[in-house]
Amino acid sequence: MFCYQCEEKAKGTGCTTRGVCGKDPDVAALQDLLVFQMKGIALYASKARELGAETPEADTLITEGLFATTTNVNFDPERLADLIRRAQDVKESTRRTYKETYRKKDGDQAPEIKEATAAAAQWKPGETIKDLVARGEKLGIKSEVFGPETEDTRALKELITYGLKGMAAYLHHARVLGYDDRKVYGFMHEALASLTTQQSVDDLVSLALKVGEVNLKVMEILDQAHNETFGSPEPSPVFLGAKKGPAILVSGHDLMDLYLLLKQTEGKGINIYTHGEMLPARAYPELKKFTHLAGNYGGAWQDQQKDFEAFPGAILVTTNCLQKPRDSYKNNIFTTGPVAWPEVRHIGPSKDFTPVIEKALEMKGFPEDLDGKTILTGFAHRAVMKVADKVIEAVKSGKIRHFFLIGGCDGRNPKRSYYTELAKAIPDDCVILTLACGKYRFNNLDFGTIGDLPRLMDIGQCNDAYSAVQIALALAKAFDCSVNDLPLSLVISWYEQKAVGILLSLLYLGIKDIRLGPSLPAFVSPNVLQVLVDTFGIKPISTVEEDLKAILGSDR
Ligand code: SF4
Ligand code: SF3
Repeated sequence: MFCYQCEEKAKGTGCTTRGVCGKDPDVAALQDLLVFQMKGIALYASKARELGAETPEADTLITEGLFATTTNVNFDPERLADLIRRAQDVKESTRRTYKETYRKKDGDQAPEIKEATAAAAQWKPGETIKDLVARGEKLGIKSEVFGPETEDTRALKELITYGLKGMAAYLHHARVLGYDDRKVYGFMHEALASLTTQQSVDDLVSLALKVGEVNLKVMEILDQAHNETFGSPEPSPVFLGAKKGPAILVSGHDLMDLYLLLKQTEGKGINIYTHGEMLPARAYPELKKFTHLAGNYGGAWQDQQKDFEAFPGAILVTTNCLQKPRDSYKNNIFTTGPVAWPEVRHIGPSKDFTPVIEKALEMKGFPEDLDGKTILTGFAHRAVMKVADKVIEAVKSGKIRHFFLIGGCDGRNPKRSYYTELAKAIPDDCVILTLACGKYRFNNLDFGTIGDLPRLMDIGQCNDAYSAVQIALALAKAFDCSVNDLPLSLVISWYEQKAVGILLSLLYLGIKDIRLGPSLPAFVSPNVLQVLVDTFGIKPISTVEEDLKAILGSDR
C-alpha cells in the first residue's frame, strides 16, 4: 500500500505497510479501486452532462464513494467492496445514458472514450473481496494507470483529489438535509474525469483553485442547510461535565443524525452528549431546545479511545474521525452514515437508533453528576454580525489590536502543542477565532473578554470555515480594505482531506500568508510548494515566539 493523504503519513513520507490511522493494506487497495471507479463513472457522467442528460445515480455514488475514502471514515472491506460493486453498476448505467443521449441528439453512435474504456475494461462480475483487493493493488497513487506523471503533476492531481474528497463530505451533509446544486456534481465529474488525462502544471494549479471555489460554494450550501433546518447558531453555553443517568455520546459532524437521535430519545431518561466536531450543535435553536442534550464529553478525535473507554453509555459515530475501537467498548459503539469498522454495528439509512437506545438503557450511565466547566460556542457569521458594530468600534478604538484565526483539525503529532501555546501567548488585546476539532487544544482555557466580547469565539465545525470567511469579508467591507489588509492572521492546523478542501477555498479567495502546521503535506512536491509560497505566501508554523513577533511586530 502507499498512502500519504493525511498529516500523519508514516515517517513524514507515507504509509506503506499499515496506516498510522489503522487502515490496513487490503482497505487501502479497496479505497484505491474505489477512487479509480469514481474516475470511470465521472468520464461518462461528464460527457452525458455535456449533452444535457442528468446523472443522479453517478452524483450520489461519487459523493458517497469519495467520502468513504477520506481518512478515518470507512475501514470495512465488506462495505467498501459493496460500494465498488455498486460503482460498477453505476458506471455501466452512466455509460448507457451517455450513449443513448448521444444517439438521440446525433442519430449516430457515440464515440468511445479511450480512458473510460480502460477504466471499464476487464471487469468480471462476482469478484470476491480478494479479487477486488488484487485489482486495487495495481491502481495505487503511483500506478500511472492513466499515463506517466511527473512529481509535480502527481502532487497536483493528489491535491485536487483530496480537495474533492473534502468537498464530497460537505456535500453529503447538505444532501442529507435536502440541499445540493447540480452544478457542483457537474464540476466533480469534470474534475475527476480530467485527472485521467495528461495536463500541464499550470492547468492543474488552476483546477486546484477551482476545487477551492466550488468547495466554498458547497460549504455555503451546507451553511444554508444547517441554518434553515436547525435555526441560526447563537452564542450558547456548553456544559463539560455530566448528569447522573443513562447516556449516549454522539461524535462526527452529522447534525441530522443528532437531531433524529434526540427525537427518538425524548422522554426516555437518557442524556445525550456531543463529542468532537458535534460540540457546536449546542448552538442551533432546533437542537438546543432538547433539554436532554446535556453537554459535551471528551476531547478531540485522537483522544477517543481513552474517552470512549471511560464513557459509561452507548456511542454513536456519524462521520470521521473514527479510530480502531478497543475491545473494552466494542460492544457499546455504533456507526451510521459513511463511517464503518468491521464488526461494529452499523445503523442503516432507516436511522432507527433503537439498538443504541437499548444499549444506553442497559448500561445505566453516569452513577452521579460530574462537575464540569461551561464554555461557549455559536459564534457563526450571523451571530457575529449582530455584534459587528461593537467589534468594529473595538478595533477603531484600539481595544482589539488583532484577530487570530486558529482553526482546523486536531491530531496526535506532538508539535500540535504549538496551537495551545500560541493561544495562551496571544496578548490580551487580541481576539481568537476558532473552528473545527483543533479548538480542543485550548477551548477550556479562560481567555476573558474585551468589553463584553469574549476573547475566544468558537465559530463551529470545520465546514463553518464558510462562516469565518463571511466574518472576514464583513470586516474587510467595514474597513474598506481587502481581507489581506485586515489585522487578521490565519494559523491553520490540518489533518485530513476536508482541511485540504478548505485550504484550497482560502487560496481561491486570494488569502495570503496562511501559517500551516503541524507539518506540511507529504503529497506536495518541492516545486508545487514553491508555487504556493510564491503566489500565496503560505508558510509552515515556526515557534510561537517567532510567529507572534512576525505577526504583531516586536512591540508585542
Ligand atoms: Fe497513513 Fe493518513 Fe493514509 Fe491513514 S490516511 S494510511 S495515516 S497517510
Ligand atoms: Fe476533525 Fe477529523 Fe479534521 Fe472536522 S473530526 S476537523 S480531524
